[in-house]
Amino acid sequence: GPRRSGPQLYCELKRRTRIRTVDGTQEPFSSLGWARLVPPRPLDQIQTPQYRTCAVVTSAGSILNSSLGAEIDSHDAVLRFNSAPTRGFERDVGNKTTLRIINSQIVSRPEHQFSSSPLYRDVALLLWDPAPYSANLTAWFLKPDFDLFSPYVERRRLRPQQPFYVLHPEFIWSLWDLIQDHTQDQIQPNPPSSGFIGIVVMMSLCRDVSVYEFIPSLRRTDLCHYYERYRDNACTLGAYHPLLYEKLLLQRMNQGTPMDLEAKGKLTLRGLRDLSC
Ligand code: NCC
Repeated sequence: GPRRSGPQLYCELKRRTRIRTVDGTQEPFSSLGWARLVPPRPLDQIQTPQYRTCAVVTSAGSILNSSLGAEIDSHDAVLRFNSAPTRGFERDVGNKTTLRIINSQIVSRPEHQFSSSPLYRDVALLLWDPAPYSANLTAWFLKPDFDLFSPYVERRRLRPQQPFYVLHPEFIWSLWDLIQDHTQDQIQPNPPSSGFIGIVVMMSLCRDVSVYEFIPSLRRTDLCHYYERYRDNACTLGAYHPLLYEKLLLQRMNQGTPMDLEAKGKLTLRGLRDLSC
């Protein structure tokens, strides 16, 4: 696609993406009574007035030995991903968690112990699953990538007070369209990573967003996650997800300094709400 400048990209993002969750107004979810199952408050009103500063902490191995924990925790809200822990890593990643984005493997694969693990308690949860592009919701419901629907329903019944949302596939694919439209290459037809999805969600919920180790700092490493020994540079560059293109796009929107990027792996992004386009 055509190469746009930072300010144009912000306006594109604002115009083309609206956070959307499965709200029970569409089939098959309406017949299944989801309108009463989902949280009564829409995700974009989860915090009023909106969060001022937010941190997004990716799970990359390069955050090890960063000593970024205190800086991360100084934000009003902190977003983390999947099964990324804080315990034992506080110095580098902090210990505050306000929201967690989880993919459908987390709720369906037994090793994650979704129903009993404290990682998924006392935080707002945003769950997503890679539905096929423009598949209808019934086809997705019958054949999700990993079964997310029964664990979601069970959890809503057990913990109705916990803010817990399923991201709408159209929201996920609108992000893919946006990445493709601003990239010269043909990107793989797979959804964006949880990281990219989470950053856009936080740009909608917060006035300012600090993202840590999405673009790797000088600590860059092939260590996949800070909490595991597994090494694979596809974790950072992408294989299934169009991760490299997600990163190149957001780097063009960075409002922070090259210093912050190199030393902290920190991108500074503006929230979308107050943007005048
Ligand atoms: O690894 P994952 O992602 O949980 O990481 C969360 C987000 O952090 C960013 N990241 C991570 C590692 C790294 N070296 N560099 C990074 O930039 C990415 O933006 C990433 O999205 C996912 O996106 O949901 C993903 O989930 C894992 C896995 O399912 C979960 O961790 C649960 O075990 C996927 N791995 C596998 O399926 C094997 C991964 O592809 C994407």
